[in-house]
Amino acid sequence: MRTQVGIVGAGPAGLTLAHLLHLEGIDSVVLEDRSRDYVEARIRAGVLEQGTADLLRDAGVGERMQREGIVHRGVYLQFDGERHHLAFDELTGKSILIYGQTEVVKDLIEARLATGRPLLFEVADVSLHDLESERPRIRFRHEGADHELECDVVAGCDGFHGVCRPSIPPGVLREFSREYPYGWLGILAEAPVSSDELVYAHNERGFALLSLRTPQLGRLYIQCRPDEDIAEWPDERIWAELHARLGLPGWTLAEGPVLEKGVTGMRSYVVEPMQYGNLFLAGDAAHIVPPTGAKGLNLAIRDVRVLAEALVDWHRTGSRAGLDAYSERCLRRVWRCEHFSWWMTSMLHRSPDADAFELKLQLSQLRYVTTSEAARRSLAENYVGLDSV
Ligand code: FAS
Ligand code: PHB
Repeated sequence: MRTQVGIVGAGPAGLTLAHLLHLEGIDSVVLEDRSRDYVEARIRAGVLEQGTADLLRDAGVGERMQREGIVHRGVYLQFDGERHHLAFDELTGKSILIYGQTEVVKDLIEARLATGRPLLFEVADVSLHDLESERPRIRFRHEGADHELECDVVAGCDGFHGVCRPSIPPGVLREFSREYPYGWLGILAEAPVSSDELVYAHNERGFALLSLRTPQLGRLYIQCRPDEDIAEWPDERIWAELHARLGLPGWTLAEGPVLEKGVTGMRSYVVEPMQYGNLFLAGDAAHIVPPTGAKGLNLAIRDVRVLAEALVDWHRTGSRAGLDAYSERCLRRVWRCEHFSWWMTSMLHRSPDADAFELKLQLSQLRYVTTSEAARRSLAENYVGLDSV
């Protein structure tokens, strides 16, 4: 088998890259180790930056997103018994779009299959070879047969636990990471959503987030121990904690059947550089952010926008300048999002060893970002996505 771009991973990064390249006449093969059903059902991100929504729309895969996505003008920050609205549209001229990652992935898979170009699910034993050569190769098993795919370049879009990053020889990469002493317990609940926009709540019991997928489908989270056993959290206990952390006088949190629940650990992680020879890492394969800033999915899409532009330039002009600068160009935005996600997380979560001093600092910071025009604008421009980085 032979292709111009071998793409490992059919998540948002891999699928978006394949589509952007197809629009420019560049061939690719997408290899995914899970089934289509599994990939489409995996509940993850919920917030699209306007830049992400614009890219998907301009690439011709945004029709359902525009029909079903919900525009939000801002978010609420809640602390000390008060709920404050930050109007992103007034502060930045931009809004955000509520449209689940599951739906983005479904739309991208549909678009890929419509092209008739290869998207192979349930591949196994993926391995990368000759990454420093002009003909890197990907070996894999599919439908009981061994295959070898010869490429011009390989895009590692296989997430944090994939095989591409570990295929880079020892000593090449520098890793930067931080594990947080807490995680998120998330539920998907069939209940009318009790707020017109997202609520990020700081509370002495721990952080809570009210989000949604549709007006009748809530997506809610509570801070928990990173090793929390979900079996110890019957629905009643989860709702009680959500009421305790999000409740305000005169406001009611509507409950409903819990359709899904799970615990996600939290880390910050970056690997530098994001490329080696003719392997280019994109999305979670190269970096992870705590979900508090709603950056993970959006950062993955930004990486592949940069990579697609560089590949198209190389394809058209033979110049590798864009490819050589790929990592440096992506890392500027990666680190900006890493800092913002760490900052939002540190401001809103209660560390197990937090003392009274830390609580006072958090409350002061929250009061500042909800009262100062400059501080509100800074949070808003990071949340909706900075164009300048
Ligand atoms: P992905 O992990 O989405 O996709 C990688 C793909 O590669 C997967 O389909 C995987 O099956 C496949 N793969 C892995 N190994 C392979 C191999 N050896 N061969 C072939 N294929 C392989 N972000 C937010 O913005 N907001 C959130 O609320 C949020 N919640 C999250 C909750 C969880 C539990 C997780 C894990 C992440 C969450 N994220 C969130 C971040 C998430 O949205 C990622 O940033 C986003 O999925 C990144 O997309 P990709 O880089 O495409 O990686
Ligand atoms: C979600 O809806 O899943 C979501 C929204 C905002 C976040 C994290 C997750 O910061």
